[in-house]
Amino acid sequence: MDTKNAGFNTKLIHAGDFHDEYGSAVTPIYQTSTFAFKNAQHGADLFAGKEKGFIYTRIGNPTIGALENKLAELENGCGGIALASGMAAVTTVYMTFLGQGQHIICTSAVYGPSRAVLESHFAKFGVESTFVDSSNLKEIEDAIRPNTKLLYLETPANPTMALTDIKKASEIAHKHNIIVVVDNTFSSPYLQKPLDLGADVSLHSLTKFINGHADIVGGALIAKDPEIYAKLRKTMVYMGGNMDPHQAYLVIRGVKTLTLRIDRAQENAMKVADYLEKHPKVAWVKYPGLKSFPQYELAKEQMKGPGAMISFELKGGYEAGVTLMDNVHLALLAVSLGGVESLIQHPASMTHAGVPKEARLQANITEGLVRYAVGIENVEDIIADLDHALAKI
Ligand code: LCS
Repeated sequence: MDTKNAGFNTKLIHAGDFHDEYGSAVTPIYQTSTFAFKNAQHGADLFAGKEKGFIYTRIGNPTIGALENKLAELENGCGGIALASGMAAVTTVYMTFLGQGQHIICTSAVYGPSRAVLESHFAKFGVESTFVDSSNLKEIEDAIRPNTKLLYLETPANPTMALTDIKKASEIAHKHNIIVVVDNTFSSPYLQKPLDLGADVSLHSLTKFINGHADIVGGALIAKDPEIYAKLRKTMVYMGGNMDPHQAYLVIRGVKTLTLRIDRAQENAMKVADYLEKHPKVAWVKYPGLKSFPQYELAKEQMKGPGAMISFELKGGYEAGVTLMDNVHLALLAVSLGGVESLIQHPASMTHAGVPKEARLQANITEGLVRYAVGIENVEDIIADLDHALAKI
């Protein structure tokens, strides 16, 4: 079915999907590493790009292609690339747009490894990085150098929830021919469409809301422009960060319920954030749906909804955080997010432990910061669980 002009939910179900000669209701899994050519000429034509078809699964595969086409339609891109993990997507972006002596400007509070890999591996190859509070557009502008090639934004940022104005940041970058990539993992294509706001590439850890069931690791890139898409695809094929067909099948299955899951989790998150904000042991809560959120207006402007991620600081700091985490029973004490189950974690000792303390504090990742990924359980149970654990502090 042609879903180009269909609504978002219709795209979730049907975009990219195909049915085999048996009329299978869902896209089949092509669990094969390679594809036989009909004859020598066919093989040569496929390699020369004269004929469309499949050669080898690292280069392309029907099941993976179905997912890629679905994701591209969901974000209004020209093409999608599925990868083995979110980090494979991140490093594919860095490998594609950065080279020796070139410079990247990156949101300071990004997912820990997205920053750490620049400071370790890419620095080793002569890539220069500047980390800025990209919520403040002036910091972006001031960091631009003649050799700046890439602006890498994460909004909302993991774990501070700070937002960056994608439209305005893209306008600044494009004046200097700088490519703009947005990590859209926290919002998913349902709540935010970076390409429509001016970014060149939207990036996802599919592990999170898009797959939604905490049973695979995966990543994706969606490009607006065919030239950028072709460059990213070439890096993926050469570096080998490709997805596996079975993994793609699971993501195709999971993404179909994206809006149902997010609507429910978001409804819960709003109530949990309200509850936390009123709790005497909580110093502050960062949730884009709260009126107290510093960028409440920007959230309403560029996001369809505030999502299901909450960050909060306990008055008792690090110790209180440890007590809280050791006393929750419904929420799993686990990293990751975007699944149907509620998860709680402590960024300073877990997801962002790889970022030096000074840099963490500079990025507002305080020692007592707790991150809560709200699931789709009954909200009364989520709040009762937190209430019980907070009472132990
Ligand atoms: N981008 C964001 C915003 C993320 O949160 C993560 C993983 C990644 C990229 C990397 O994706 P992966 O390779 O894991 O699929 N975030 C995690 C987190 O907050 N806890 O554990 C993983």
